[in-house]
Amino acid sequence: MTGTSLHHDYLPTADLATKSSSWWDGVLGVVGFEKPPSTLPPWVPSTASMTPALGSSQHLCEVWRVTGTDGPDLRTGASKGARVRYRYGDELLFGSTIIDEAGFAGTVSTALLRATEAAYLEIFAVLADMPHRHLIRVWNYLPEINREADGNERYRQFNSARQSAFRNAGRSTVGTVPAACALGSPAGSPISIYFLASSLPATMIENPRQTSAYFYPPKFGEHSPTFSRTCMLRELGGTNLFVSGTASIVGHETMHHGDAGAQTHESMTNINALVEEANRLLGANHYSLSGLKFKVYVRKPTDLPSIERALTSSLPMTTSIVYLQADICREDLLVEIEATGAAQRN
Ligand code: 3EB
Repeated sequence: MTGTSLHHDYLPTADLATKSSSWWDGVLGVVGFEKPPSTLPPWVPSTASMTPALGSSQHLCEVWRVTGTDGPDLRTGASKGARVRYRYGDELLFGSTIIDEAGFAGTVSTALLRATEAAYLEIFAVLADMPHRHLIRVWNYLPEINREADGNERYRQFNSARQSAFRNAGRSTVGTVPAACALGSPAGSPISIYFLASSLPATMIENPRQTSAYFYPPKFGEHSPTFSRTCMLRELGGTNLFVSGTASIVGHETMHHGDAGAQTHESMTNINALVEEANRLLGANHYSLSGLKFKVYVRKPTDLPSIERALTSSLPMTTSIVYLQADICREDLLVEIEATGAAQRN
């Protein structure tokens, strides 16, 4: 165990104004949902998923913060192309980029391909200069993810560009790839990508109930998605389990078409399988569903009550859950859930 602890919190945005300067010293980055939170210290990277929050999640934002060895001594930087802003200590680096596709010339589809490649190229360039070469978690948001453009769904175009960026950077496209999510934001939004990287070795975990996404058959796109189901940083204190966006998929097929509640249950069964897999690898029950924080992406706001019911029935009342409206990367998926967790002390 290192001397650094990572804290991941969904906090009322209004509370940011009340935080002490020593608290801010440990903040790696802040993520707003519909838009970046305003009035942060200028050295703190601030971004947004560009996806509207639902219900009581509307006043929240996401904060990544470290305490311990890395806590008081963070540094800030920007990539050479200035697209990526980042903040880091010895063990962790948080970075974010917001890219407007309109700035990339070409046809409708090549603009998305080029923007995605440019974003990842710049992310990998940052990591190549830093001790944080392990990409552990990436959040990807692109406008109109399900729209067909030039005969190919935009999510599939994104997958092609992401996979080629990994390959061009000399990185593996299977196995050691980061945990991730990829969601759709409203038309006209910029592409938003943020990430965590680490100097500590990462353990990637696949779900025994699901085909690894990087081995999906070609019917889901010419180039498979480049992500692992879960990333565990065994040596990091605090939040150290990162469960990717998880949906109602068994094997590689979507389950429970049209039933948001049943899709929620299936997603939670998948998350539970990943938690059990983490515990099995550790040889100890360090993680549990009730110890996780959740971010739930809801395609249709009218499904929120049934999703909320299906989710909260099996979780403690105090569980931290954020609900966002976003398009999921398969047209038949109504909900996707990501989770983060800390190992329980025992
Ligand atoms: C799935 O399991 C659902 O393309 O980065 C989940 C997590 C999903 C990450 C990604 C996509 C991604 O295929 C979708």
